[in-house]
Parts: sequence; structure tokens; C-alpha cells
Amino acid sequence: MHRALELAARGEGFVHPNPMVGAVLARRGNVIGEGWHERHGEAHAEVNALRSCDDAAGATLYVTLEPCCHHGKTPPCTREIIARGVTRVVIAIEDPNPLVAGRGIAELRAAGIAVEVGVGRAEALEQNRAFLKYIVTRRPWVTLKTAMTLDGKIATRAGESRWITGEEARRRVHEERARNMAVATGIGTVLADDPLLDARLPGARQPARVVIDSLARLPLDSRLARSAGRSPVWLVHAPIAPVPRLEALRAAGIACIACAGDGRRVEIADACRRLGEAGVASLLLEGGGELNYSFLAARQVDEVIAFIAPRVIGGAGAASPVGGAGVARLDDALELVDVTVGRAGADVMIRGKLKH
Ligand code: AOF
Ligand code: ZN
Repeated sequence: MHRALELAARGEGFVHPNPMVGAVLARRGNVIGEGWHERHGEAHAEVNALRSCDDAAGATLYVTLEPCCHHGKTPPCTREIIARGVTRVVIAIEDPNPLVAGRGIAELRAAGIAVEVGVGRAEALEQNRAFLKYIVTRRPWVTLKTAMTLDGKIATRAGESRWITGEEARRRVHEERARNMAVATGIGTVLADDPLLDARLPGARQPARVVIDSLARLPLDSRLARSAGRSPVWLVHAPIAPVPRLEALRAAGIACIACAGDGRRVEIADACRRLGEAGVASLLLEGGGELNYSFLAARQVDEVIAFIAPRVIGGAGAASPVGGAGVARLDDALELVDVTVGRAGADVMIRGKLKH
């Protein structure tokens, strides 16, 4: 199962919104086949593993997710597993996809196959956390990424923010972008920094770029708008956004998504719902303090990655990672769990999940 999880990870960034899945076939202590889900829409992991060996009769299949039993983009995996004479299937986690949800396991058992579930469960739950949320709620798994100085500032008092952290931390951010289906920021950040929000790594899959922009102010000559042909740009706006602006943006190849809100802000819970409907299963939020606060206050953040640079810039008015109204009582603080602390060059990296 450890090997199957390793194989599954090779699909990261290429299979979403579907899960990363890995599979290993073994017989009498020898590995006789391996496979993983390589690309969205292509063969499932189990089928790739079965295809990698001539004779699977009597083998044990280790697979990181319950095999599917539905006709999707490919035929049901259960059918192929049964037909090839596999006698035992070891599964890390059940598939909560309503089209599967235990029926895959039931089908295998009905065919006389011994099925064991729960081996490597914790690792599998972690690996597919975005898929597992999305398939049940149809909302993206949201990771809030921020980079600040030791004194908790994301820019100097004059607004300078390039760069707070060092090269290694910035490289990690590009990796995160490639892992996520979309990267989001607010119109304030776009107007101030003119970011491209792409993944600048060799061979990286490029995320869609999302601008939260209630009044559709995104300039047509921004780097985002000009690069809309390379990877999608989605503008999330309020109903009040001027129609001629929306028409001009659409003509420039930008998809405009209307959601609840007013001229000052869009409602973040509704924005996430609509992005989920548009197929976004994972979203990396790289916002300024106000947008970050809106996402947190709307309880739409699942995970936080914070880089802290060992530098001090001061300034009572300099922006920090989370603005907004904040809370008055410490009891109302948002807590992180599963916290890990690491390093990225000279910077410190803290990751954790929001306790909901
Ligand atoms: C995958 N890869 O290796 C396994 C999956 O869109 P489809 O037709 O490919 O079906 C996707 C569903 O199949 C997915 O949501 C999950 O429930 C199940 N298993 N999917 O993409 C795989 N084993
Ligand atoms: Zn399948």
C-alpha cells in the first residue's frame, strides 16, 4: 500500500478534479504489476496495474481508493478486477463518490473476492483531501497561502512586497500553484502588483487564475488579461458589475462568473459554490489581508501555508496577512490543527488545517 500511495502521488496536478489513485498487484510476495491514474479522463489506476501484467490470477490488488463500479469516462474497474481472477483486494479508503460509495466493495465481495479496507487510511485521506471534500460538497478545498515578515507584515508601509521571502519559499509557492486547479487573488492585489499567478516550474501544469473583482475592474492590459489565452482567467464579480466591462472582458477571453455581493465585495461562500460548480476542486488563495479575512470569516478556508521570513520591517500601517474586522475575544480565534513546521531556505514554513 505504501508503494501504491507513492504511485498515486505521480498523478498530482494532472488528474483533478478526480482522485490520485495508485495500485500494486502482488502474488506470493512478489510485485507483478503496478499502475496509477495518470491523467484526468484516462484509465483508472487498477486497470493500468492489470494491464501491466499478463496474468493476474490469484493475485492481491492493493489500491488506494475503493474501485469504481460505474460507467464513467471508462468502464467499471470492478468488472476488470473480477474478470482477471484477482482473489484479494486491499483498499485504503472507501470512495464517497455517490456513484460508488461502498457498492464497489460489495460487488467485489459478491464475486467471492476477499476485501480488506483501511490499510494506509490516514495517508490516503491526506493525499486525496481535496477530492474527498469536493466529491461530497462540490466546493473546492481552499488553501490560504501567505508570506510575511517576522513582525507579521506582507508589505512595507509604502506597499512594497516583492519579495518578502527568499527564492526557495517562492519555488514552493510555484509547486503549490501547480498542485491546485486554480489560484485566486483579489482585484486590489492585481491592481497593485500585476501578478501572472502561473506556475513557473519546468513541465508544471498551469492552474486557472481567478480574480475576485466585484466591479469587474480587471484592466485589459494587465498581465492576467493578456495571458488569458495561455491558461484560463476567471473573473468573479457581483451582479452590479457594469455590463460593458463584462462584455469587454469576455471578448478578451476571460470567463465572468456572477455571484452574490455588492460593489464592495462578493460573498465568498457563494463564490466558492460557483467555482465548485465550474469544476474547481482545489483553490490556492493568494490574497491580500481583506480577501483572506473574507474567506476565513466565511469559513471557506481548509488549510493554511504561511512562510515567515526572518526580517523585520515595522510600520503600524503596514498590511498583515489577515485584515478585516477580526475577533474581539481570543476564544473566537480560528485554530489550526495538524500543524507542521519546516524550513524553506532561510524562511520558516508553517502548515495547518482549519479546525471547523
Ligand atoms: C479516477 N481514477 O484511478 C479511480 C477513480 O471521471 P471518471 O469516469 O474517470 O470517474 C471518476 C470517478 O471514478 C472518481 O470520482 C472516483 O469516484 C472513481 N475512481 N477515478 O479518476 C482512478 N480509481
Ligand atoms: Zn475505476
